[in-house]
Amino acid sequence: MSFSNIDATEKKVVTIAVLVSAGHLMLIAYAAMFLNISVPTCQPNEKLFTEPSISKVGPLRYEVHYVAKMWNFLPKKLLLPKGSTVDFYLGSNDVNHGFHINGTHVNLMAVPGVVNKATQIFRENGDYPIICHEYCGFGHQNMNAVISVSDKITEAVIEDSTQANDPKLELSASAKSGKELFGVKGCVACHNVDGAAGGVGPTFRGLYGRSEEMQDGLKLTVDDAYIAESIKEPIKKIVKGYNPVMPVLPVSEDEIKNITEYIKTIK
Ligand code: HEC
Ligand SMILES: [Cu+2]
Repeated sequence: MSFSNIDATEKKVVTIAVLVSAGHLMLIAYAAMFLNISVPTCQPNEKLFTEPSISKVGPLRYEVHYVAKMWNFLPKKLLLPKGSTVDFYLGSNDVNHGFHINGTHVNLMAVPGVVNKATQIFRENGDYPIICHEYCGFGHQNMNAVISVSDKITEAVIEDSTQANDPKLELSASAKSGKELFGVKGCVACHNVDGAAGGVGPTFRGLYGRSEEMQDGLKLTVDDAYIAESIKEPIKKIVKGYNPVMPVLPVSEDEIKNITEYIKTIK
């Protein structure tokens, strides 16, 4: 059987179907090659990761692993040479988060147990903020990161501002992690470290070893056990002059230890 002995009407239908399909494929190719629109793909088989990382896979081409977690994106700051093409791999360490890179088409969901991917070319200099557009809990509004693109940058690099705030201070690994948790877990929303008055919660400056009075008149000295209790059961002892508004946050024993180590360094 050859194409010539098919019924004329059927031939017409087959020809139209082929042309329409070819048209669609050409539109997709056009969008991908000339309009710079990439179709985000879901790749549940991609190897899961919990730490941010970057690798160079070609000239001006990078793979960056982003981690979304309560309440932060890591890497917090990414520097890119102008003209870079980046494959974004996105995972979540806890709940669903949104991942939108302002000024681009990249708009993904960070879903625990799944790696999502999108590709973007950065043709213009500038700062591209990343925001979470999926309400993910108490510190949702603190979730942000930024990609800085410049023709002055020659090689992509992760510049993580959560760890580079205070270069003068040499922190132990544990205190360093505690410092990151202070931001990531949202403590920063109510506690400050510079001693300023008027915060929702007491300042962490000079907290360790401080003598305090509770609402019920109890006097105590802040130590490891009290800090751990304050985090695990905020309602149990209320510091005099403050409201009982501190939520119970998902903080593990190890994380509490690290936060305590960090608090000890804020004198
Ligand atoms: C919604 C605001 C809020 C958040 C978020 C918050 N706290 Fe608090 N925190 C408070 C308030 C208010 C108090 C004082 C009242 C009390 O004792 O519960 C307090 C008290 C404390 C105390 C005792 C302070 C003192 O002077 O005795 C510690 C320690 C503490 N918080 C640690 C944390 C840590 C660690 C986090 C992050 C994991 C955190 N808090 C997140 C509001 C908050
Ligand atoms: Cu979020």
